[in-house]
Amino acid sequence: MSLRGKFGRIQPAPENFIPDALIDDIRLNGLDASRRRFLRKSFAAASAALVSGSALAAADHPGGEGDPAILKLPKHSTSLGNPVTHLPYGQPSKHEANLQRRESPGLTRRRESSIAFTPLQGLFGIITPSGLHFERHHAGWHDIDPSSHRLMIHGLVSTPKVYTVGDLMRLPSVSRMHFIECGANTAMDWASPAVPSVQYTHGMLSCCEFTGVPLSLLLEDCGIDKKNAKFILAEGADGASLTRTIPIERALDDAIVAWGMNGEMLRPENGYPLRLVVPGAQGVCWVKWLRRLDVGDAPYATREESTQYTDLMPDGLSRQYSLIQECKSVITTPSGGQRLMDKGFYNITGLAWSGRGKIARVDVSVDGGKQWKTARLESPVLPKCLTRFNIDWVWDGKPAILQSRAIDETGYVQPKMAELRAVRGTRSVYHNNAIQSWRVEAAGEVVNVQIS
Ligand SMILES: Nc1nc2c(c(=O)[nH]1)N[C@H]1C(S)=C(S)[C@@H](COP(=O)(O)O)O[C@H]1N2
Ligand SMILES: [Mo]
Repeated sequence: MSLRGKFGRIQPAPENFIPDALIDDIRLNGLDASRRRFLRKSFAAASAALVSGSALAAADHPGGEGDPAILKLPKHSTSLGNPVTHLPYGQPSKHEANLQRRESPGLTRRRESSIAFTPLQGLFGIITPSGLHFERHHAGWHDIDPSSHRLMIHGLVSTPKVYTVGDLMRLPSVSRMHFIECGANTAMDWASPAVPSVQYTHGMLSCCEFTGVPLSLLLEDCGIDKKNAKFILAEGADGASLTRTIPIERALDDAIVAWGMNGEMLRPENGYPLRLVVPGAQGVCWVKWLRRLDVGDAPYATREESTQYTDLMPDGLSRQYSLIQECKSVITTPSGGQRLMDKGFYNITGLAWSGRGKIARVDVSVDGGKQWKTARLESPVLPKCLTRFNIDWVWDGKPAILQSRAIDETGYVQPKMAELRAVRGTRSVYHNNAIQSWRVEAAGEVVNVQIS
């Protein structure tokens, strides 16, 4: 590239004014006052137009010594790095080792039942990295050999069929982003705040891009009896033989028999090689290690819909077959267990979702629900998918109570805890979608609180 600029003569590159020995010296020992002086003289001798470098300007800041982290070249800037990583499959930075799925100390870890929560407080945007997707197993997980795995579709169909994974992957596929939330998410907080952080209050929630064949296409392929088919039983290939009834409208709408998650095959713990994706429905319907779909004309009343995942109502009767996860939101930063180091500007950020469609609006309050301001929804805003919201906040250093309230495209407004209790009573375990409150103490600590 020509250096013949507006000065009408060839301008040497600025570093040509600096002796190589000094460059090496600065690389090794950083930029102290005398080296800085020399540099200034060298640059001045050239042309003012060539003097750039905000680091120098910052170093000149009156009274400031300058930040050594920017003034002193670190070792990695003066030495060769590694060739391509030796890992065939990349890993996060060692400095991010704290970002982990975690098990709640209050819950057991057994082959019969185990849960690991997604660290929502540490994630950006809306996609959950595959290795941080929450886990919920009723009888443990297996790494199933895809070549011996099969999916059978039978019942009210003209041609019952058995598919290999290869058969399915030859069919036309779709890729869609959806959240999955366990019906037991936020269950521990029904009565009073029980767990300290958003990882444990809301971390049975993840959101990924799922790839697979629309279930409607498979049902057509088997010749579904449209007149009589009303429900489908989905069964998993784990020791739990986990089974759930799916209404036919859901099955024919947007359900997917998925093999892909975030651009690669499902992880074993999330159902490899096949899982049912039922957008908007509670997690238990998303049967992992899917092996059987029975098309029927009545609900099946399996264990997971008669003794589990039911809601004991105030009148003493149990609500069965709760399917859709209602509109809900949570502030992920600042959130329980975090600490604000100083008053001043903060970006309040969080997630909102609805099993009924898109998020229409999220309001945020910093005074425990007296006043609300509308947050920014970040794109994309997709149906039955997490939506990221952000709002500016200047903390005055006084105690504050942070809340978010989501509204979905049906007009449904996320309820306060008291509003939810008025309908649901106090004996529920599942399906708590109440507004979450985080109290910021004067010292900056953020704690899980409940206000009516
Ligand atoms: N076969 C099978 N499918 C299953 C389960 C299971 O234990 N076995 N757990 C269910 C429950 S209760 C939930 S919340 C989700 C959890 O999915 P994940 O482990 O991928 O997060 O899977 C559902 N599908
Ligand atoms: Mo679940």
